[in-house]
Amino acid sequence: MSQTSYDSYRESVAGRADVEDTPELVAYYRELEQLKTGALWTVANKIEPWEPKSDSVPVLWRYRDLREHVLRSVSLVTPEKAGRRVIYLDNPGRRDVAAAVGWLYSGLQVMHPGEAASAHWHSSSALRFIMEGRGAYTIVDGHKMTLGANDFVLTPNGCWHEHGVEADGLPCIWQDGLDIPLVNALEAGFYGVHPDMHQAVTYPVDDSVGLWGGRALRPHDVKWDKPYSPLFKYQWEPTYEALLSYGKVAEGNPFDCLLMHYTNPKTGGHVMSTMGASMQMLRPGFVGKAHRHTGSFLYQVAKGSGYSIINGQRFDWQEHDIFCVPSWAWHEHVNASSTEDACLFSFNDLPVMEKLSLYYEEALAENDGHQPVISTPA
Ligand code: GTQ
Repeated sequence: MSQTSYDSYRESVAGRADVEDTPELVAYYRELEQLKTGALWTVANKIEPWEPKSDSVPVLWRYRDLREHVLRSVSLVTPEKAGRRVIYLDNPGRRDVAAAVGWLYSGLQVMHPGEAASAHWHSSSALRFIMEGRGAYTIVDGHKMTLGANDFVLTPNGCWHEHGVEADGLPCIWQDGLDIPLVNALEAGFYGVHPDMHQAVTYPVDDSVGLWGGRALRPHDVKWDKPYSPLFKYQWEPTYEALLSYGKVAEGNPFDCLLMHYTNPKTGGHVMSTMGASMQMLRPGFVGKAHRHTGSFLYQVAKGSGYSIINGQRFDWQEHDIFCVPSWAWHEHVNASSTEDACLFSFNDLPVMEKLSLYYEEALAENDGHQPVISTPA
């Protein structure tokens, strides 16, 4: 069926619930309610939408607005008291589940030199993208990692983890990304506190990078059968180099330009079971076309500046800004500079969408593939 005839078919509401209330029916519905039941035709159109309708709204969180507030929390609470000193991103459409978009949580965590947050584990998976500072580290199941700007780090579900900043470092801020809302929706949230508050570091520092960070090479003698990547840290420099190398031999695509996925070096698949992550480079002057797909996405600007149009709203972004693209929202990205590349880090729930066969995608056919801009938020 063509898009036009499909639209008119929809408008005719053929085959959809269309029952008008009568006093008799309303009385009947009340009786059903007493029995903890309901008539499907009263909710069918809502619970079976024609297409995904996200409750999340597109949001841009500007770092220049947030940074000062994040730093202020340092003088107000300690990591010991707060557990994790984090300002979370609260999507106005998802306040009930504390999600930044869809079923994904995100927050900005801040630590000062000499501070340490105690070890815990949970059944949610976590990731971090380092924004600023020096001397940050995280320990995951005894593997200690040093963290630099634009490094991407994993804390897969079930692993003990803790964070800190070395005494001779600088105040550090990073973005946390977790699947907390998803795990809660699935009613599978567990949480445990380490009996000793901190773990022993039982491997050489940054060993996962030494073992598994060799690009297309993998170590002969090391076994790995966990359902997540054995490489816990993806450093910025090799990531940026990979994008540059990719751009030398390929055009990229009309929506995302040069898009690369962080992968599990053992399988080539997503880094964790529930969340995937990517880095993309928009070439100088790149003007992307609009598409939409299922899956929720949180972007962080790793480099450069530009704008994205999301469901007709234009969001101008610069380095460290974070924005979300809800499931099935039209979106297109533009690099505002004609001389500098722009890089966008993003994480998503694609592993879930793909495993459940729920990934759908389409390009905007009209208007040469660009959305009319309806508004630009202040
Ligand atoms: O660092 O383990 O932003 O458990 C929220 C929940 C960070 C963490 C968050 C968490 C963490």
